[in-house]
Amino acid sequence: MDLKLRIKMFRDMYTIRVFEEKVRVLAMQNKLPGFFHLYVGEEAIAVGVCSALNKDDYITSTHRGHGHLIAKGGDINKAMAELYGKATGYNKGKGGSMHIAAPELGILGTNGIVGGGIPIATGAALSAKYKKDGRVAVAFFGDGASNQGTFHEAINIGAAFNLPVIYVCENNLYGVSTRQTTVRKVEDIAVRAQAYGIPGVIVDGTDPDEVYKVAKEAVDRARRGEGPTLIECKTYKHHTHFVGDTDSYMNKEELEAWKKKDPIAVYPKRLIEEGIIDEDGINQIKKEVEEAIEKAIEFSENSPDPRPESALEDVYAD
Ligand SMILES: Cc1ncc(C[n+]2csc(CCOP(=O)(O)OP(=O)(O)O)c2C)c(N)n1
Ligand SMILES: [Mg+2]
Repeated sequence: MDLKLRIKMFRDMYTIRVFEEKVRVLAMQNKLPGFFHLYVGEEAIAVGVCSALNKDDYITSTHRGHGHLIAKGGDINKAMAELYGKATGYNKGKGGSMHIAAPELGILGTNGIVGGGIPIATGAALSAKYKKDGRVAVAFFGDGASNQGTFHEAINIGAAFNLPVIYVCENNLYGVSTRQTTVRKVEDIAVRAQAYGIPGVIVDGTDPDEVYKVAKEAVDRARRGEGPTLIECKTYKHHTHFVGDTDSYMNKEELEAWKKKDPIAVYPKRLIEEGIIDEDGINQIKKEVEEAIEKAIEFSENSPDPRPESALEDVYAD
């Protein structure tokens, strides 16, 4: 695998981590309006998958979507400003955390509706097949979402029509406070692929190299016209469901065990051991990322609020 790409994967994962940890603090200080679901601990999935995509490929995301946006090449100034509800944000401050879209980067939106992005990605893939433009679409979604009708209906169509779509399930074991194996009979979500006649693959969602590898295979397969793959990424989130939520349902020992696999700690050690970068190089990346996030906060705080009249702009109705 390309060495520069692996270093970039660390940079992108670290960008997501610092962005999210700052969002947590800013939200707790009531500086940001709305609810925030953080991607801390899950960074290797968005980064591994998006590293296997082209700029014009599509992704759909979830309520936990800042990481997908950044991994797909989203601008952190515009992303942060959107969370601040400012006019300089990706969607002029009207989308917020759960409805950021950047179609110019193929980002068809984070999504407050659990399972809502899965049919959208399938539709995008149908359009790519129809237009023969070579694009693929990725749907990111949670383990909870895999119990929604949208998951089953969309995968059935994606499979039946051999669409260029990759279904990426981020199995972090919980949907809000519900341990998902108490509301699902099968242990692994990947086995559900069998019911639709497509490959189902399980991967360690804390390892960006592994995620990239399986994503690349699935993307190549989709581009060859051989249809979808369901990728189940085993992962864990380090914080509560949303910022400010109770942690009473979190299992402390389980969390500590998963933190030992934290990609932000493990991956740079691997890159150093393999002689791809040295400690100074890693520290330099960290410094640059931290400065860039501080600048994004400054940019957002100095940005204007949307004009009240703008509430009626960019609105469509049939
Ligand atoms: C259709 C729908 N039902 C319920 C909710 C409320 N809700 C928000 S997040 C969530 C849990 C989602 O769990 P999962 O898909 O595993 O994603 P995770 O939060 O673990 O990343 C629920 C039930 C919603 N937003 N949309
Ligand atoms: Mg979950």
